[in-house]
Amino acid sequence: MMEWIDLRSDTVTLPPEKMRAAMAAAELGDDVYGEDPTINRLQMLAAERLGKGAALFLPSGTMGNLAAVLAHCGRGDEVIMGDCAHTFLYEAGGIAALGGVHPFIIPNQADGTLKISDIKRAVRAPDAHFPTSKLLILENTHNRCGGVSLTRAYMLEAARTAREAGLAIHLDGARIFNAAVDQGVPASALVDMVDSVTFCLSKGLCAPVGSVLCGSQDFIAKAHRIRKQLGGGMRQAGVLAAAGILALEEMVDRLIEDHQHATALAAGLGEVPGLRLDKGSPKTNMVYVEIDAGLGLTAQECAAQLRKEGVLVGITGERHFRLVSHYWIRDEHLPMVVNAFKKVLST
Ligand code: TLP
Repeated sequence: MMEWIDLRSDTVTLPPEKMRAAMAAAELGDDVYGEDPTINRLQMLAAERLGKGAALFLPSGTMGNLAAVLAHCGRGDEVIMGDCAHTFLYEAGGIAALGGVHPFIIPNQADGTLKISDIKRAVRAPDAHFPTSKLLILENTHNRCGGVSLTRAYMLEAARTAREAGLAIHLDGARIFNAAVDQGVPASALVDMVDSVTFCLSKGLCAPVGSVLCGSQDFIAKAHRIRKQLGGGMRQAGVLAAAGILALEEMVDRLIEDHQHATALAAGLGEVPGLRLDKGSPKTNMVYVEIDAGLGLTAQECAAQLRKEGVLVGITGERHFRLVSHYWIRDEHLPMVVNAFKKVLST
């Protein structure tokens, strides 16, 4: 069987052996009764790591963001977020479909930020014609903006702006630990200014399933009920939480290796004729590249050829790819990926 070099996402990571062992040994109970000791331990650990009052384990980042928006907003309320936000692009419109929540979209800057002046302009005046502005969503690291991490200084400024306008702030921190490791700061220093934050265990941290929503105790009590409404109340899910605990305790610091691999991969890919790094790439564990229009090759065709070489990449546009490094990408894979691109683009 071919061993794939799978760079489509860090979501493809399988749990390492020691994680499987922790899962097998997990102490379990019924979490809908609040009786799963492993889930309770994960939630306490997550709240502590992010410096929040409480935390809630959920099946996915999408459900975490949705539960957060539903806890902050009612029907007809409005959420301000970027045009490249995951919640806007890739969450199936859940906030509108299930919550009647209206998105107000402003442009993301190349560095993943939203202009402070754009946030201010997006806030609605109190007028019966308008939706009610309730929430600002930020994303860190910012996936579609290249995996860039937003600084504490920016987060503070954006949060202050939102708060002055009476808005709450939710952070889609699916990869907040990548941002923290990138900047050499604790994750709590990137989230103390927001009201709620979702982070994912099943991306670079290698857990097979799960995300955690953190916030104040009152907020999490509300989100807990919403999780039940969404069908996300799980039973002996401590088997998953055990993976999450190991992820938080042992997989965070090593994320720096993924960032180093992305940098090395980008250096190699930047030398491949016909291939260009997207502006600003690489950042944290992501490399975004574009193939020259002159080659007359679509990303679909190119990805199909790369697959024959054992390399899987994510297609993000007509001629664009995203490559994401993660636990299972090793040093020796990097030249193999560069060579596969060279071969495919030269034929
Ligand atoms: N992102 C996935 C795809 O959905 C694009 C990926 O491969 O990167 N927030 C951010 C910033 C994300 O990148 C993702 C997943 C989520 C939320 C949703 O997490 P899940 O997949 O657990 O629902």
